[in-house]
Amino acid sequence: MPAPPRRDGVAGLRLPWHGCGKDDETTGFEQSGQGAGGGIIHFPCHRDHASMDDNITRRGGFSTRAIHHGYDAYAAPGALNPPLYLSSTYTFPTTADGSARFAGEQQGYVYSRVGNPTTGLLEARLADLEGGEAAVVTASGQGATTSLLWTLLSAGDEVIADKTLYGCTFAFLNHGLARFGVKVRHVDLSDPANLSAALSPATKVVFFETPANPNMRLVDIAAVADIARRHGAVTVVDNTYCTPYLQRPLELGADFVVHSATKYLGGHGDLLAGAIVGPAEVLQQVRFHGLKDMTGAVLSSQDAFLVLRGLKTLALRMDRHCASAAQVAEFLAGRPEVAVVHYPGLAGFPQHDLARRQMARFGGMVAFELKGGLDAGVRFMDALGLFTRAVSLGDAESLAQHPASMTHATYTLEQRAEHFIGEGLVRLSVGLEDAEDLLADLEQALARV
Ligand code: 3LM
Repeated sequence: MPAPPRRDGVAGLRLPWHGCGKDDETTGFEQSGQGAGGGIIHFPCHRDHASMDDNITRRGGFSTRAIHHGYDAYAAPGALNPPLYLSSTYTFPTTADGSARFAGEQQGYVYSRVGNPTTGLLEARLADLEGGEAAVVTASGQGATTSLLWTLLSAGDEVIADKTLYGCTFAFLNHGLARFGVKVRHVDLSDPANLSAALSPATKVVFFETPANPNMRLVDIAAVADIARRHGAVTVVDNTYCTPYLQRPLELGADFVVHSATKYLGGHGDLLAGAIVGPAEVLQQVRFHGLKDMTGAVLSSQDAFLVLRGLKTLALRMDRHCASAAQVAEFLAGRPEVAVVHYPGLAGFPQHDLARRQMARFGGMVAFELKGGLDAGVRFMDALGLFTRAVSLGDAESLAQHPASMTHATYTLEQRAEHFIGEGLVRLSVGLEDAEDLLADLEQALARV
């Protein structure tokens, strides 16, 4: 891991909130600002916790950690589920204590824009699942990307991003950061050699999604991160499509992961949330600079609670999404009306070998083009019955949308062509319904194109 980029104004920040000791009788919880995540909750409890803590902190399997990491359900008052803290602000026993917390000299919470015990538990859990040192959660996936990049980049720096990105990420880079003196270059990172050729002394960040939204192009995380690191740039991977259950970019050498937790992590289409995972020191800068001062995209503790609930079933849900999406992809690939199916699990997918190397399974997203192009795609979408016409992804409900007119309408027609986003592309988020019902719906819709 290269030294994280440091900006004078950021690295020099005094952190008004940081980790604290154990079983604090005054505040009622323990908050760890170091290591994984931003807060581990322990209620004051007079019993001996040694053996219980050992149980909690040992690393179990993915689902065990998604359900238990960072929370001691036996600690008083013994609630099975973690408490939901609905408090915007926190008390200071004395003025001196308050001053000391602002100066970063005393442990304890100050204000929920920089830390809340419920969001802190979610941060600890996500950091653990992604294999990162720390996490910061945000009000949306967009809040995660913007809070991180506002922290890492300054005027004069360059970000190299893949050609295909979620529409609002593309808009943030090109209509946002670029207006403030950051140079944005789009490079086809599906061939890592293109990165070597494009890097310049100003390149500070390399950013990509894999699989990319919406066309499912893959990027070799290990190869790209290695090239970026040797150049002194950091790699940011948007892991929304996979979740850490299917792909862990940090273990492959990436420096940061961002998520739209609105999608599979939450899993039920009832919230917006985001997350950043990476080195603790830089994430402290993100918390106290990019998030606190620049975006203010703070996750509410109620939504953090719901994401924690969603995480408990993440592995189960992802297995089902993957199994059904594989069936959908095979079905579509065998239909005469379909020109091409983009799904990494298909043997004929151009980057199938890479998918097998870096993904545990192939995900719940499928994209395809009909031979009849855009008109046929519109007829197909309008004929769907069980698949619901809606943007977003990762919900229990199967969703269908048209990227060119919906999620990727932030690109111009010319930009979409240049960035491999077909006008006739249809994107499916394969949900948790019975696969045979989904196939029947696709079949009747195809009959009407
Ligand atoms: C969508 N995507 O339908 P939020 N990164 C990726 C994403 O897919 C998204 C974000 C970040 C969609 C949302 S489009 C109007 C609806 C790979 C979101 C941003 O801010 O939580 O929406 O995440 O593709």
